[in-house]
Amino acid sequence: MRHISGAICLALALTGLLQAADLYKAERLKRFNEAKFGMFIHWGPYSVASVEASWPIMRPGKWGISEAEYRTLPQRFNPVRFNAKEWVRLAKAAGQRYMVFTAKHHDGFCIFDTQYTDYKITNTPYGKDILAQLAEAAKAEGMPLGVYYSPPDLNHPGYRHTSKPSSTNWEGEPQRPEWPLYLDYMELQLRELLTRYGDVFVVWFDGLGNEQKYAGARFHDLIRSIQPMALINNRIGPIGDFVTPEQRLPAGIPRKGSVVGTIEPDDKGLSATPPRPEDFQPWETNMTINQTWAYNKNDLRYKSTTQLIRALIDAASKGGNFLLNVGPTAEGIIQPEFEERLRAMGKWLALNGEAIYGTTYGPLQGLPYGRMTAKGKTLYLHVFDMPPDSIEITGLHAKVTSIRALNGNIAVKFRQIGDKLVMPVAGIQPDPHATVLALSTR
Ligand code: H79
Repeated sequence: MRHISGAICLALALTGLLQAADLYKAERLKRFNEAKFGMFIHWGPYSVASVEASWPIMRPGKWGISEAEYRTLPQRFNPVRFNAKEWVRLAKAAGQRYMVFTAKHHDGFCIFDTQYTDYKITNTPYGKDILAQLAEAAKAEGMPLGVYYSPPDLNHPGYRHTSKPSSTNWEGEPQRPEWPLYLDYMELQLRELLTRYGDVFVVWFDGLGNEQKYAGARFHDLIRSIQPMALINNRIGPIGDFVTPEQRLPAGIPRKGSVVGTIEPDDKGLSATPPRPEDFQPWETNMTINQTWAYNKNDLRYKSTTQLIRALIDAASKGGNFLLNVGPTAEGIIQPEFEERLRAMGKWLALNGEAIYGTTYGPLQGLPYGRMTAKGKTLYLHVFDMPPDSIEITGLHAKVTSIRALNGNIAVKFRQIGDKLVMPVAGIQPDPHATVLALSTR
C-alpha cells in the first residue's frame, strides 16, 4: 500500500514538473511571438579591420588579413564613442522588441568580463565590460536582451590544437582528451552570462553544424535551471525553442518535424497551407542589412527599406520572427545607412505594428498581391503591389464585417460574394513599402 502511494506521489510530482516545463515553454514562445522583430548585433575587435567576424581565420584568403594580425586586433579595440543607451533607443525607434548581442563569436573573443580567459574586452585599451553596459541600458529601457554564444571557440586549447592554423581545425577536435575541459569552460561562461547580466531573453547558439559534439542537452538543462524563461535556439544540437534559417526566408510554414535548413535552403515538409497551431514549428530568420555580419566599410550592398519591411512581413505571414543584424563600427557607432533603414522600418511599424506583433501566419498563403497575418478574428492583408482598380482575393471562408486601412485608420469599401472578396482601391492611400488592410471577420 505504502509502495503504491509512493509510486503515485512520484508520478504526480513528475507530471507537475513536466507541466511546469510546458508552461515555461508556452510563456517563452508567447513572448517571442509578441516581440516578432529583433536587433542582432555582431561586434568585437574584428570590427576594427572591415572584414567579417571570425571567418577571416577560418576560411582565410580573400580578407587581406593574416591569422596573426587578426589575433592582434584586441590591442586596437577602443570604441570610445560606444553608448549603450543609443543602441537600445535605436532598436526601440526601429520597432524592434529584443536585441541579441555577440557575447562570444567563433574566434573566442569575449566582449564580457569573463573570469575564464584573458582574450576578453577588459584586456583591450577600452577596458570596460560592454555586455554589462548594454544589459544595464536594456534594462533601463525595458528592452529584452539576449546573448549570442558561439560553441565553436578557435581560441580555446581544449577546442582545438591552437598551435595549428585555425583554418585547418576550426571545426574542433572533440576526440582529444582536452575536449571535456572545453565543455566545462562553456558551462562556466554560460553561468556567468546567466547570473551577472540580469534576465536573458535568449541564448542564441551558433554551432556551425556537427553539433552533437557539444552534447547540448547539458547546456539546455543548465540554462533551464538558472533562467527558465530564457529562450534557446536550435544551434547546439537539440531543436530548442525555435529554428533559425540564416540569410533567407523559408518558402512555406515550418511544422514540427519539418526540416528547416540553417544556411542552405534544404527545407523539407514545409506547409503551403496553414498547419494546426499544435503542429507549427516556431522559427526566426536572421539576416544582415548588407552582406556582412561585422562592420565592413567596403560592403555597400544594402537591402532597401522596402525589401527589409517586406522580409519582416513575409516572416510574420509564415509565423516567424525577424532578427535583423547591425555591425557597429570600431568606434561604437551604428552607421547611417543602417540607422536610416531601421528608423524607416520603425515609422512603418508605428502605423502598422498591430499587423505584425503578436500575430500568426495568415489563413491564405501565396497571395498575388502580398501577404496575410492574423490575430484572433482579424486578418491583416499586407498589399505589396497595389493593383490599379481593385484588390481581389479568393479562398477566404470567414465572413468579413468591416475593413480598415491601418495608415490613417480609414474604412475601406468591399464586396464579398462566396469565397471572393473585392476591395476597390479608390480611397486607399498606398504605402510604397506595404499597405495594410485589417479585415474584421465573424
Ligand atoms: O554569426 C554569423 C555568421 O558568422 C555565422 N552565423 C551568423 C549569425 C555563420 N555560420 N555559418 N555561416 C555563417 C555560413 C558561412 C558562410 C560562409 Fe562565408 C561562406 C563562410 C565562408 C564562406 C559568409 C561569406 C561568411 C564569410 C563569407
